[in-house]
Amino acid sequence: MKNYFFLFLILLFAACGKGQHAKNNTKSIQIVNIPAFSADSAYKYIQAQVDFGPRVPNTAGHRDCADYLIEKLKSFGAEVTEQRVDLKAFDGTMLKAVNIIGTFNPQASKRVLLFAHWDTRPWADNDPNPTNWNTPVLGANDGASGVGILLETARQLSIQPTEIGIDILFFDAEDYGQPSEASPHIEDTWAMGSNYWSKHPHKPGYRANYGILLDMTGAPNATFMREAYSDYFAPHIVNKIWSTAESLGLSNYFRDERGGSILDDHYYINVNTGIPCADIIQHDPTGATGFGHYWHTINDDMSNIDKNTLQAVGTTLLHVIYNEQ
Ligand code: AHN
Ligand code: ZN
Repeated sequence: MKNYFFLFLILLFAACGKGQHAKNNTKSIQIVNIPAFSADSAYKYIQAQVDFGPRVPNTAGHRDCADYLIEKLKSFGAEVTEQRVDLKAFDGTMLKAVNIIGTFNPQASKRVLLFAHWDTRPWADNDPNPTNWNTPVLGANDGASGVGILLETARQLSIQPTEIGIDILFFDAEDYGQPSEASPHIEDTWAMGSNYWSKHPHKPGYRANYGILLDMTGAPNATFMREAYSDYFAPHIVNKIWSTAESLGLSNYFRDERGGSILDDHYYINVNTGIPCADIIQHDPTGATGFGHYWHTINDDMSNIDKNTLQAVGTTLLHVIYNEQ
């Protein structure tokens, strides 16, 4: 009996030792090559969107920009799904919305979802000059910056594919929300494209391990705090992103501080799908709104786009996704 017990112990140690060894071995030989993010390229993709003018649903600029985004994702080898749906806005307008999905490595079961909204706000209702309150926003930062970084990410995926699957989602009708001072308040008027997708994913039963939202990720000297819904639903993803940025010396952009809670595209995905999602969104404590001074004004143009910020966000994002095995 005693002998068997010792034999058992020896076998147990041998098994553990072997497992450890194999694990260490795999770790040490996995040298991850992370491609270099090009801020110049991302900047061009932002400029290209802005050149269509405002991308307000039901307008020519919106239609032409959708065609451009679809074409771009296809050119990078993504499997592209156009999710077209009529969504009723708070003011009764039927929006011809299109969520654009670019799938890389469709058969992989481990997946990361990267997303941004591509539409722009129909009204610059935060402009200091009331005569501009009905002018549509150009949305260089509020919309195009996140999409531009994700298009550059897609280009990198076409050159150096990841082992995991990546889904790039461009959501529509994020920015058609009811003005905050309007009454009575109507629920769920923002982020309508992502809200719809979270209940009707482009593939039935769609799953991703986690998601990252980019919103207003191009302004000069932008600071990104730990947004509160992200910290509630996806603290491990916030940690992953912020610690990656820290290891790259980018803590001047990614501040390890608690931010406010922002009703953004990630909210509905967190709530309705259970996929943990984090929002990288500019927080500007010096502005009255908490966002940049340009936010929902006629000044959200290319002057608010800084290649250093694009580089910081893009590099961090590539490190996060290429480090996944
Ligand atoms: C609200 O203002 C309710 N949410 C901010 C989400 C947003 C608007 N992101 C860009 N534009
Ligand atoms: Zn907006």
